[in-house]
Amino acid sequence: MKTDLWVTEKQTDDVKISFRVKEFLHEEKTDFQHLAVVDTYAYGPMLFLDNCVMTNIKDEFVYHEMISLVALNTHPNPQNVLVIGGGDGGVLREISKHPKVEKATLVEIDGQVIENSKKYFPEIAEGFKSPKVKVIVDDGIKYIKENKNTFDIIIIDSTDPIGPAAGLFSAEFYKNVYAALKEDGMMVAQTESPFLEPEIITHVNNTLQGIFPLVKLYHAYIPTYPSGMWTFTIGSKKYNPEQVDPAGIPDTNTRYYNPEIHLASLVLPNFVKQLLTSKETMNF
Ligand code: SPD
Repeated sequence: MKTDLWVTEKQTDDVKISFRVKEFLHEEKTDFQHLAVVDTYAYGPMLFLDNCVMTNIKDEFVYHEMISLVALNTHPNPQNVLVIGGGDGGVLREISKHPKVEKATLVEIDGQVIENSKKYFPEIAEGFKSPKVKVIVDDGIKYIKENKNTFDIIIIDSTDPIGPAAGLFSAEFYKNVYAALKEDGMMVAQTESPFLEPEIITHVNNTLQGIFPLVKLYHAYIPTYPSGMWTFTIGSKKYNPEQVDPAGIPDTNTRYYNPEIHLASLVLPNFVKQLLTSKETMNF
């Protein structure tokens, strides 16, 4: 018989999403955040950080493919990739499959995210096994300041802009990301929901517009994230993700991403386009 226990993410003051619990697998307070692993009937094992859904076995492929492959397949030679955050290993899995990637460095502030992901989410943490991968448990904000003109691509797979991730949405951080990229480098960050956090999208867009010559927003559909519609923002020194040759995109055995989705994800609904014309920024 199914339990009637539910785990709930409060997405805003007015919106919550609940999942029926099969089993509570793990809970701890790490040095940085509250971490929980809960097996659910609808989505299988789910990772929660500070009570927000980070990933789950059923829909994780959408987020991990989309945050990784739009930039990787735009840059003609993405040999050296840095991931900030991403301690579950899903982004590493996607980038280590890419034939042009030679080196992938992951800098995650919370080692417990890595350890619990290896234990409870082996399908997602698969990327940690690749010989291309180097893992550093440290503060990404500090690491980025210490590395200049080094990376082809930087992927910011952060939690929501509260707690340890707030600094990953600041102008100072993005300026350091720009400096850590090579002269034709690109960055991509997860930038939340246009329905529930439109101000974050506007803030990141306006901040990156002041730093990078080219800024592009794209979107994907992730059922377990607030509102389901999720965005990513690219800051690029040279290459435009709208100008890829679909025939040149390698097949990396994806389940969501393909050359048509690459281009379609950059086509924005009008209400999202309007977020990019507002002049507001926020303080992080
Ligand atoms: N509200 C959810 C935002 C989570 C973004 N990062 C998820 C990490 C998955 N690798």
